[in-house]
Amino acid sequence: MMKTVILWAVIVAVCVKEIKTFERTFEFENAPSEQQDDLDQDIRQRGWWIWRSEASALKGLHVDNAKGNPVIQLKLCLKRQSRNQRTVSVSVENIRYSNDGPLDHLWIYLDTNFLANFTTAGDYEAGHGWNKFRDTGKLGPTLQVRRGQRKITIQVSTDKYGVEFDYIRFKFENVDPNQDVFCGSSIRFVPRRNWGQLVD
Ligand SMILES: [Ca+2]
Ligand SMILES: [Ca+2]
Repeated sequence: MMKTVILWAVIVAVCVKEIKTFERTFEFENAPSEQQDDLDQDIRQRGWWIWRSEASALKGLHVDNAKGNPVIQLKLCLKRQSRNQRTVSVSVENIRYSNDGPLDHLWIYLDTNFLANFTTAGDYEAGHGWNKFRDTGKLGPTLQVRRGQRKITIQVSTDKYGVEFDYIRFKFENVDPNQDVFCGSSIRFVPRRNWGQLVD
């Protein structure tokens, strides 16, 4: 009897694959797609990415409202770790940013689901504030979503001096950690509008 119980315990342990969580960081300075970087002279002239000695990977992404509100999009390619669960889970654990001047607003969506909004800290340091990075901490709830390609949209509204983003860190559950979860990104600017609603 005892042998049978032990045998079943071993079989169950082998069959039920442990589902792990893991975190991945995306450097915002990599958000302009390679095509954008090659084709759009304006990107380089405006210096979308900028050297910052205190930033992760020594670079940040500077955006402002001069040509409309910035919209940053990231594609997430999420393959399931275990088929026993139908969904995977995603959460935004942190956005690291800096600001020098009046505050800025952002709204984050996962596909069409509103995830969170955030207001940056206003800072007035005559330019020195850009190299002082702050952490938002976790933004919004952990969402259960279908596997496959998901889209993160970050809509930004800034003052005239803008805001700088260093990185965004996600936590995943039941996602295959061997796959590259970041599979595309872009930045565009849209005319000022009624913010807080998803721009698709
Ligand atoms: Ca600002
Ligand atoms: Ca960075």
